[in-house]
Amino acid sequence: MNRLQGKTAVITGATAGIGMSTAIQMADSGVDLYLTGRREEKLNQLKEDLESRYGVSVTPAAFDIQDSDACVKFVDSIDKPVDILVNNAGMAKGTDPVYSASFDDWNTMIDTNIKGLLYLSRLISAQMKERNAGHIINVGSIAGHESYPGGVVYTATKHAVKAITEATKKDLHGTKVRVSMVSPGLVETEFSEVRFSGDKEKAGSVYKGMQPLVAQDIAEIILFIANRPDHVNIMDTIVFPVDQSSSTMVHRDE
Ligand code: 8X3
Repeated sequence: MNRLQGKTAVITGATAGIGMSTAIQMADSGVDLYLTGRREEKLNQLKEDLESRYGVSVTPAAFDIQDSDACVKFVDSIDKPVDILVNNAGMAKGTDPVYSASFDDWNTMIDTNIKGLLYLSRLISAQMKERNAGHIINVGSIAGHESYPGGVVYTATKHAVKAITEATKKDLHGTKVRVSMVSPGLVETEFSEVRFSGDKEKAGSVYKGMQPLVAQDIAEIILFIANRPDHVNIMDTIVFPVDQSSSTMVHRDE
C-alpha cells in the first residue's frame, strides 16, 4: 500500500548515492520533492528526469548545509508543508588517527554531518510540530553504533546522529511527528571516494572481494520506514551486507 502519494519530502545530499536513490524511489511513489546538494547541475538533471518520468514536482536547491543562513533561506523558500525530511547529507573525510588527522576534515564532517543535520531538523521540525504531523528520517551509520580506528571524528558524528535522533523523538514526544534513522554498513557509493579524497584505487579496495550494499538497498528501507502507518515509528535499522558482521569484520573472497 502506497501511503506516500501526494506527500512532500525534503532530501538533503540528493546529488548521489543514497540521497539520489531515495529521491528516485520517492518520486516513483508520487512524492513531490525538494532536493538539496552542492552540485546544481546534478540537481537540475534530476529535476528534469524525475518530473518527466513520474509527473511529480521537483525543486532543486543548491547550497551547502554547513551554511546556517543558506539553510534558513532554503526553508523560508518552501511554500508548502513538509511531510518528510530525509537528513541524508554527510560524509567521511580521511582515515587518519586522532594524533595526525586534519582539522579541516574534522570541521567539514562536524559541520555537515552534525550541524547541517541539526539546522534542517530545527527549521523543519518547528512546522511539523505546529501541524502535529511529519516524519524526520536521519541517515546514520553502523559508525553510530561502533567506533573504529581511523574514524575518530566520523564515528563521533554518527554517534551524534543517533543521539540527535533519539533526543528529537523525545523533544517531540506527545506529538504525531515521527523520528527515525537508518544505520547502514558498507554501501558502495561515492562515499569511499570522498573519504579517500578521490583516490579510486583506495576507495575500490574497501569493497574488494566482498559484495557491498548499493544505494537502492538503503533507499528501499527509507521508503519502508516512511510508508508505515501513522502510528508506527521505526527508531533505527542496522543494515549490513551479508559479508559484513561489524564495522571491522568483513569477509572477503581471496
Ligand atoms: C559508512 C559505513 O562502515 O564505513 O557509514 O562506517 S562504515
